[in-house]
Amino acid sequence: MNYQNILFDVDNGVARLTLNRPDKLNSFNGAMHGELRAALDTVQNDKSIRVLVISGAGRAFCAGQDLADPAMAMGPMQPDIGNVVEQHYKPLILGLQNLRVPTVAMVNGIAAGAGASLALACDLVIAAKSASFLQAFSKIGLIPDTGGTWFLPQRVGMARAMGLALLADKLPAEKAAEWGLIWQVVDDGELQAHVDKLAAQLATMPTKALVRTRQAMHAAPNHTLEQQLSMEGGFMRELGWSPDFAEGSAAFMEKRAPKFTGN
Ligand code: T3D
Repeated sequence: MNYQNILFDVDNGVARLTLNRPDKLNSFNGAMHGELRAALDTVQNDKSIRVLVISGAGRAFCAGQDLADPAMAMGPMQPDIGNVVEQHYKPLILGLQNLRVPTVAMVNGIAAGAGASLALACDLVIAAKSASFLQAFSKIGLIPDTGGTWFLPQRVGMARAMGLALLADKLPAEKAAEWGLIWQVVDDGELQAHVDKLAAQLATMPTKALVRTRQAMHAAPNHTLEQQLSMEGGFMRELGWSPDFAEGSAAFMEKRAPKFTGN
């Protein structure tokens, strides 16, 4: 596909997806959503890919929905933005949650609105020290969508989630890490190298086990302990028959580094 709104490349098992509308702070428009779908399909189908890294071009990660996009434009007909959520944002987040590889958000600058939710939908969020997270929605009369109302209270607890969502104050990256919203903060100048190293590491790990871990973690809040133990048992049974488990356990016994294939 000839991408106009994102950059996408694959190298050594690492897929890099960069939101690429820097003059509009990488806000989402309809065309970008189409390209995101195509890129996620590629990641899902190309078995050489072992990890996906999402970032933004220029000074921002993503400013959420492009408020000038015709789908949002106020005219004689009120826009049905619920429809935009159903058509674009819901499949985007579910696509990430169901992806067959781990995902990393490299938050290089502000992540606002659905842009913040996009970052939070990734398995690991690494932010530059100068980055921030903004639940911009209440400023324009909307609610945190794109999974915001799901991710926020789970990560930071109800009190902080409510404060962030209702007041829409910018949360600096360091505080986001302190609160448990994201995994790590690194100096701006070190972000790219740090994430490259992390992605290279993830690309050599047992992919299926990482993804089953994500699924089990996300299922837990809706399960009883007994249901969760059963889910863990099912995943352990499946992984116990996997080539990567055979390799991992053999490598341990033979005191050598494992060579996982993602199978
Ligand atoms: O469609 C649906 O289904 C609804 C879904 C909604 C999901 C959502 O994401 S709703 C939330 C939408 N996002 C926002 O409300 C954030 C709007 N942006 C901002 O509040 C600020 O831009 C930032 C705090 C993110 C950054 O501020 P600052 O001062 O660093 O930059 P700026 O000057 O405001 O923005 C730079 C340019 O980007 C500017 O364009 P210009 O004037 O230079 O031509 C600005 O208009 C543009 N821009 C920034 N965000 C958006 C945007 N253009 C369109 N849509 C944006 N969201």
